[in-house]
Amino acid sequence: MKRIMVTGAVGQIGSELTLALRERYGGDRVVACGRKTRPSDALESSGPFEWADCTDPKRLSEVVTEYEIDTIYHLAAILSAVAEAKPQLAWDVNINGLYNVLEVAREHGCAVFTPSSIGAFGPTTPLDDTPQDTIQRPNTMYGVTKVAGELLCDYYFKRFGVDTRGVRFPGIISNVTLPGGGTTDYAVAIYYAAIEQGRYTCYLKQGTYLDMMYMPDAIKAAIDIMEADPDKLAHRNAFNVTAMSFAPEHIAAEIRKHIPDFEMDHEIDPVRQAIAETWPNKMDDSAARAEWGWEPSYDLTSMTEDMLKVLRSRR
Ligand code: AKB
Repeated sequence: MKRIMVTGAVGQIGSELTLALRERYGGDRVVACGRKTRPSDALESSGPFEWADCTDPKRLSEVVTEYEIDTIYHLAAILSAVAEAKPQLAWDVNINGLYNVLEVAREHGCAVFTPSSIGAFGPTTPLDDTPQDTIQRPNTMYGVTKVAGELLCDYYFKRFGVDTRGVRFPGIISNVTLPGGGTTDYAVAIYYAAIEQGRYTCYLKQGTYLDMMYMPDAIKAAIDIMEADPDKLAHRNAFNVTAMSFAPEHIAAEIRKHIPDFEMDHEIDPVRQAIAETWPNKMDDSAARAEWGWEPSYDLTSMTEDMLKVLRSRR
């Protein structure tokens, strides 16, 4: 039975993944770690919570020792748009933080899940049906840290036998905790705006296709890969995983099926538009499907139905 530590547990993915892990493995076996933001009541009442910053290796080691951790879900990271505004911070958190986690894992014999991202690709990557193994020359700090992170995880597996595993997440859409500072955040904000204002101003241009995924599928991916039979994993780290690919006008059209008067206009953010244009239109995730049975449950239609139902029920 696993004993798990989750870094970045108060963030967009962490806040929901931690609860799912607690449901699966038991509340007291999953330690949520945060750096600054107070945990929600649900997070605080369902299991242990510790303040631990991934840039502080001593603190990570203390938590791993105290709770006899054998698996680390390392979710603490700076997202793409913030990384472009604060590249030094992005390097520190995304690279030094990951290095600290891998070192603690090596010393204590832990397995490690680390999400990479569609941001690990760049302008010279084939943008359609982006293969699992392909050119990765990103031109953003986020991308640089994600590619380096993928390589570092591979290295720790090959050199030290640390059981590292991971996926390249697309934009994740959720209705619990808002994402902070990503390029794909519009696909979350648009649902809140549709419910609250009936209109949305999108910072990406029409025709900007990106891979996306609804949170329940992201949680499934993170759990399934860590439970996969290691003998079947030819790739281990950085599996392409996707559930849908769309451009802003497609999500707007889907919302209009439920809110016919919904309006969207565009005010382009040059930084996020430039980032999005270097990311895949649609990834090929056949390696994940073949090696550990990846299969998403939600598409744009079913996700939109669920997002609007959940957000409306909270009004
Ligand atoms: C971002 O937009 O930065 C993230 C990601 C796709 O990695 N959501």
